Amino acid sequence: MNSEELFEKSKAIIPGGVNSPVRAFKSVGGTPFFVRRADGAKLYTVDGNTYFDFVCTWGPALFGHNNPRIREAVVKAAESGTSFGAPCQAEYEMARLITDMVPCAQMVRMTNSGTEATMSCVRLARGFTGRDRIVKFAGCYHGHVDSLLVKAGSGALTFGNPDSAGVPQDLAKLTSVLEYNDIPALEEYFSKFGGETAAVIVEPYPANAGLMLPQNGFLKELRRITKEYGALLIFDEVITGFRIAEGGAQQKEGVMPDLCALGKIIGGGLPVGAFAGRRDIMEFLAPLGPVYQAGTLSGNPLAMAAGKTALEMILEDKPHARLQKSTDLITEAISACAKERGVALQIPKTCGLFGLYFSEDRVDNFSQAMKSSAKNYKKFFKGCLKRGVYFAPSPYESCFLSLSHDDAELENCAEIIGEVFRKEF
Ligand code: KE4
Repeated sequence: MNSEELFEKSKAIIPGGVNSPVRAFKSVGGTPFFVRRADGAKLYTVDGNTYFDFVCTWGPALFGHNNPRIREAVVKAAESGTSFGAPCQAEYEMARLITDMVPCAQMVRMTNSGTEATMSCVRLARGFTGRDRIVKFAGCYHGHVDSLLVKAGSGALTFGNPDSAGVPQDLAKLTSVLEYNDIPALEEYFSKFGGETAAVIVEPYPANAGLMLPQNGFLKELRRITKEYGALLIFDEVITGFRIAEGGAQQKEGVMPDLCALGKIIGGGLPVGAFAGRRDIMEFLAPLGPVYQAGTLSGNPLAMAAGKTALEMILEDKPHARLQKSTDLITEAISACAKERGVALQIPKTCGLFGLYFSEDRVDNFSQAMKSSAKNYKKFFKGCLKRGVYFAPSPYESCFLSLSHDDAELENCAEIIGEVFRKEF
């Protein structure tokens, strides 16, 4: 069957035809392609098309798709069985790697998704502090956790409103939603509610509304003010962890959170999440402490084999300088193409990750991100897709690179993108 047929049939028995909403192409229109195979920097579809991939399965494919070492590790692990429901050595080895590589990680607990990781961080922070309020930032996405599917209420500083049906108002109101990079708003919030606040959770570099970067020491201010009021600081590093630096944003920025959520790269493409942090906090977790958290497949041997291999390759190859170089190459090329055509485009970037805002102005927060042109993004997306280059099927995601994106292919991409700006804008 081709993608059209598969999509039609899937829609009859899978809501929207997809197992995760962004895959349905609703924000960009058209029918999503169905992938037959992925390899290196490319996706091969059931329709016989090939796409150069800037989504990288939303981050896990740091070493490219179908990396041979990761694949072999999974195949070898599978020969011993796929799940034990009892501890295995691979879980210890994974915990060793994470606690060695992640600055705040004195202890770590594995989960099966980033959502579980952030959900567990929030429950743990509430249990440890005995407080109920939390703070998040507009534009940050932390998975589909009830307490985090919240948007700013009318009184932003006070009560959040549900950002999804099914989230009770009584729960949402415990979450305040502030503007990223807005230190005065943070200070005002804490002056009123600091004593009732369990934690602040933040994507240190928000990558779910394009890519926003901290300004004016915002992360250091977050650390200072949370410490002052006895609230915990949670870094959601599900995307930034192991990608923007070996030790993630907390290493790159020199800001130590109390807890962090991890995912994506640590699963090597298999379903994994993790949360880690200060020993005194993590020891509040069952079976030691009163905060319950569990998972049938947490620490699954196949996922541990894949994730361990990815982390071992990071330690062996030290790939971040090369990844940064690739990021610089493609972002400078895209910027030059847009400039030549007179198209307003901001391209915030960090190692292995960049944003595309079709806007005249810099984007440092969600309100500014929302002003960028979704129409121009769609035009860019469609123009690239029909020429074999795949960017995120939504104007409010970020673009990912892998170590399989070699210079020659990136230069070829740049040529194609130049043609997109010439022909479609
Ligand atoms: P998962 O539950 O999808 O494994 O992780 C949730 C999550 C948590 N924190 C951050 C910073 C995240 O970006 C995510 C999930 N990222 C999206 C992409 N923007 C996953 C793609 C999807 O939802 O299909």
